[in-house]
Amino acid sequence: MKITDAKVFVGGPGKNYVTLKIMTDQGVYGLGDATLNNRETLPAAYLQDYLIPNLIGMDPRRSEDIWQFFYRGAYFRRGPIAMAAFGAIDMALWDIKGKLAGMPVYDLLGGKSRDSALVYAHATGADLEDLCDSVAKVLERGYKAVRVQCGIPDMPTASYAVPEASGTDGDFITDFSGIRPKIEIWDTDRYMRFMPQALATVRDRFGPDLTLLHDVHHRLTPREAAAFAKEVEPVGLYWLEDPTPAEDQDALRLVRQHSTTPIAIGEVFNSIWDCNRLIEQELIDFIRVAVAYAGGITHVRRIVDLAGLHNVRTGFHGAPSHSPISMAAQAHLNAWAPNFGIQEYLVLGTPACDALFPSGHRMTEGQFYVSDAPGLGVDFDEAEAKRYRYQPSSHPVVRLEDGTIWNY
Ligand code: KDG
Ligand code: MG
Repeated sequence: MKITDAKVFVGGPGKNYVTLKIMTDQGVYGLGDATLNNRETLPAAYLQDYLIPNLIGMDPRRSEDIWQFFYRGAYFRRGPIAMAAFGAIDMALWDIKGKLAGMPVYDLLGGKSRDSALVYAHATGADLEDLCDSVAKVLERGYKAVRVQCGIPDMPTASYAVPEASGTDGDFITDFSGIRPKIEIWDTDRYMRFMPQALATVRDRFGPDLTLLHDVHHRLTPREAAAFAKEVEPVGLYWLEDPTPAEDQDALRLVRQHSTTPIAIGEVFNSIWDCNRLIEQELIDFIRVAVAYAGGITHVRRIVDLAGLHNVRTGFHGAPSHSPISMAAQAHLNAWAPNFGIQEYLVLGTPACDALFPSGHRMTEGQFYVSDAPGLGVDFDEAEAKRYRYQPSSHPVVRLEDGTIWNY
């Protein structure tokens, strides 16, 4: 069996999804997602210029060997661009494998460990009342778990993932449009004074059964993060996400020593080498890698297995930049992983997205039900894809009030 061709498409409704389609001499094709948010053309070029010419003629069933060939063969290992490109190939090969076997990918991984997977949505408000309205709307839609982000009084600009003005509904999505980044101004003291009370108010208002999460988005130093995690302990968060930028894997030790608030980290990691110490030293509770830019199913499965040895559960990244293809790949891992925790889920469900990526996956009452179709269980409509083209976009850049650059 041989790979005969592969094509890359960039575009989608409101997002630059990077979709890889691998064709074979047996008529079976596989789909992968190489979307690296706001840098989408780069994994697309890596695939087109370097990987696809090598892929043609390879046996698609040998997904492990193909993964190793590209990873070790690159010489300059890792990095989000390469790992997103390898990840898309890997997803597509698992899709082909499943279609050949007539089995959903979860069965190839070892079968289902659960019938459905708990997901969380986002609630966001320009102020606390606005946030509570947003939480209520998310709950009305059946979700049982919600990540809450809130505007900070007197903060010079809206901070991470919150609207400028109140009245925006619960589906607020950060505007990344344009090649020049928007500038956010950040003040840690205002955040530290306000956010613990805001979280406590949400807990009081919605009761103990709500699964509540919060994302600090890399803004604190280890000492500040330790103080924050300790202060919010009574709120009973399901997790506190990215309290510090985690390139410094030892930074989390201070947080751990001072607090029992569960910590989730890893959405910017792209390999097991970015999180092996965090996992082995049990400095985190949830690993947040994304199948899209952590090397696909083959590599993320290794991370999940390592995590399982150390009581670390999964909480895969599921921001709207992930296409339904990588969300499907994650859904199969979620169905199988013995150490599954929760899944961030925002992507499927818009008519335009469903038209581009038809699938039998479904979400109801805050639970994700993986499709039983062979392979990944999601398709790609090439005619529909012609409606979209690449639109430049950028993450905001954060400065302190004196102008110093900070972490987005
Ligand atoms: O590309 C950046 C986003 O994916 C990120 O800001 C979203 O932090 C995020 C989250 O937890 O979804
Ligand atoms: Mg996050």
